[in-house]
Amino acid sequence: MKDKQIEKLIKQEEARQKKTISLIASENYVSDDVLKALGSKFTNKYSEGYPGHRYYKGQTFTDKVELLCQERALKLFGLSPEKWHVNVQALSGSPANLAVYLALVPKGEKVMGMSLNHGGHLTHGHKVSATGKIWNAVQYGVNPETEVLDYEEIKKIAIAEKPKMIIAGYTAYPRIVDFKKFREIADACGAILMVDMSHFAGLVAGGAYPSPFEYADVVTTTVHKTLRGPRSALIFSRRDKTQTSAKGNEISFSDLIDKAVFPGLQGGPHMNQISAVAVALKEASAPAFKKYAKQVIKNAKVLAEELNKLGWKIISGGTDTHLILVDTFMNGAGISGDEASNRLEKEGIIVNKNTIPNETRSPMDPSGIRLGTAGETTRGAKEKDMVKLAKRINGILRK
Ligand code: DSN
Repeated sequence: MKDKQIEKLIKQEEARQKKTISLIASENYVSDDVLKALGSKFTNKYSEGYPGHRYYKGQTFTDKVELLCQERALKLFGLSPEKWHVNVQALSGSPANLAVYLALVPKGEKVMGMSLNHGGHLTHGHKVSATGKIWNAVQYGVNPETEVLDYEEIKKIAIAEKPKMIIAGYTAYPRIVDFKKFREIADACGAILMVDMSHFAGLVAGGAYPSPFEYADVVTTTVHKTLRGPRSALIFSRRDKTQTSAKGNEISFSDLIDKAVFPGLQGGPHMNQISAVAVALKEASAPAFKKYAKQVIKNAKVLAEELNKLGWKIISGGTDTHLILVDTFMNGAGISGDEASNRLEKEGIIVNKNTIPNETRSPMDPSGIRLGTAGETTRGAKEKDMVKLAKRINGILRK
């Protein structure tokens, strides 16, 4: 590279990644092929619009790459193109979620998502997010005793509040979500059901976690977590679902979402990113990825069990996924999540501080940490490595 300053920073970041253990549940390590596609000359091209309907000329190959990406996304999750549409242009998870709200829920109407403290994402209606400012957000949580979803309670809130859309699928919830129950809840109050599967999409693709597609109307996901692709997002929508326009026309959710992404929210799609997503989707359809997804969960279960044996309280008592929430403060060693994550970083283990159910502290200095095994499993870690890792973490935090 001619730019030595940036070259140096890239090399330093590469070295940092190489010498540290990342247990950030939303991170992973992409393949060289994904990196190559990301760095390709597709970045030079403006492609506002959709395949076959662009504003600028020169789209022979961008159209092909976007159509291939869509085809691979539907195939990976076993979806028929007659029943499902996928938009592959969302730049990342938050804009993808925002596009769905803009498409399907009139401004000021009610949406219902899990609160941040209990494991929901900011874009599930938190007051600091546009989703909590533009829409009237009702929040649900986990049961304070069991720390898992209480579907009866969620149903009661939904029937009382009658939201236009319910959001399931979370950022810091380690358990399996019963999507059938969420469908029943949405039907009981006439709501659209949106599932944000960003965290567990790779586990669904690998057949290691239940698929939400049988029950959801819309499914959003990022590509860069367990799915092990570049930073990007996908929005799947059922073609048969429609809304009536002001003029009395029936418009499909898919068309409304496409219009909300472009021109509603974004300009030109990042075609280099879309080509890299296509590469990652092909990788995730290979048999080796099924093994990977299963190993991610095996590793997380062992890490959670070993930490628990060493006296740490694991939220909800364990995990069914790639992620684990550890209470480091209330029932732990009396150290906040901020302190715990700082101590671990000094020893080369990278985690994030996280709020936990029944949180008494602030999100900047909460009571827990979140751990995930997607990245280390990509690097070949197995159960025995998790046993060692749990001992190391325990030693660092109890120093
Ligand atoms: N920030 C992501 C996470 O870490 O879970 C969610 O967007």
